[in-house]
Amino acid sequence: QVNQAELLLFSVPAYACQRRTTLVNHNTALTDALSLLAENAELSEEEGRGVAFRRAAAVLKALPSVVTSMAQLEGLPCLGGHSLRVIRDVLENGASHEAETTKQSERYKALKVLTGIFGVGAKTADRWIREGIHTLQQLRESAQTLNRAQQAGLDHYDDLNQPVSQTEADAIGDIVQKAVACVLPGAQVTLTGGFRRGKDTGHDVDFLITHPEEGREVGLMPKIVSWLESRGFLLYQKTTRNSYLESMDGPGRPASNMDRFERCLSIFKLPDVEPQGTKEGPISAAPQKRWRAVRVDLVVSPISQFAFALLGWTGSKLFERELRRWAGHEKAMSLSSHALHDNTQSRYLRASSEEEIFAHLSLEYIPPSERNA
Ligand code: DCP
Ligand code: MG
Repeated sequence: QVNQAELLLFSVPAYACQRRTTLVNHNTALTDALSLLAENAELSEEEGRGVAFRRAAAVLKALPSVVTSMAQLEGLPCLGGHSLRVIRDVLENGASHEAETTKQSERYKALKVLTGIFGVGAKTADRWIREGIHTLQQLRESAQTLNRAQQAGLDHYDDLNQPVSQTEADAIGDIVQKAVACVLPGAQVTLTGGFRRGKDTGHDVDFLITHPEEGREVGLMPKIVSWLESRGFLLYQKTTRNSYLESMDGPGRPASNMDRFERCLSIFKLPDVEPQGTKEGPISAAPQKRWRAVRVDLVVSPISQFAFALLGWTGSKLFERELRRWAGHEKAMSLSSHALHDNTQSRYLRASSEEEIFAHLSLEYIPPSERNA
């Protein structure tokens, strides 16, 4: 007698940008194990392995029901030998031995703690670990010089490692909205990143800012930053002019209006918006902190690039990577957060909405809530 459930074969297209991936995941046991191994590979600067695990996890996230046997995975894309071994282990033993061992390894734990500091990437964390620094305490006691970002990251470590709620994201949105309305009336603020995809928590809050009249957005970021700074909303900020022009040696030169992208990586000082009842500990003499630090990313884009910027900043990271891979491999096009270049026709394709970009790429439109690959 054959189990009916085991006859349920799944079918999904090869690229994540061809699939609808909601936040409902029927296979968290499998995807958690694969995501942990992906993260470990990324932290070890093994990008290829990281992507392979991410793609495998994304395929499982897109399945309409729970996987109960290896036979159901027949014909699914992106499941390499290593990922299949991990999946088999979870299905047969309830957990992946490799994922569990990794999670408990001193190196992984140290990499997690150290890269949990804003401004610290895998390279820096690896160097510190080789110098015997595995914990925040050891880092604080060491003679390591920290840059301004890392110092701010260390100062606000606990706040920045606590997920941002939707209520907090909304409160930040109100502040940014007010700042933008004051310094450039008519400019528009759009929430991007995970919150635009419908996630109810995030590691930061991402905003894209533009003005309906091309060129009016020039010089906007410093004004927003001054407004926020003068009112005490910023604990840290670093504004970088976009390096798009300098980095362009690929397909043709961009139009001259493409060097105007600016990005501000910041840490907001957000007055308390969540109910405080549960946070109350034993009565102490110390004055209560009435704010918390939140990572906020601000990006300014000219309206002509807005659709590309919106698509590029909405994520997920894997969805973005897959869009670019699809564009390059299947359409001979180059997609960025600025533009879409058709390499065959040697020209840029215009778009004023995300829908148009999907259409240029011959992809079915996938709304933000279904880009959670
Ligand atoms: N992004 C990008 N280039 C960068 C940084 C981000 O293209 N240098 C894009 C991909 C991300 C999106 O912007 O999906 C937002 O970046 P986040 O790191 O904030 O990712 P999410 O918002 O998706 O996740 P989280 O909820 O953890 O903030
Ligand atoms: Mg984000």
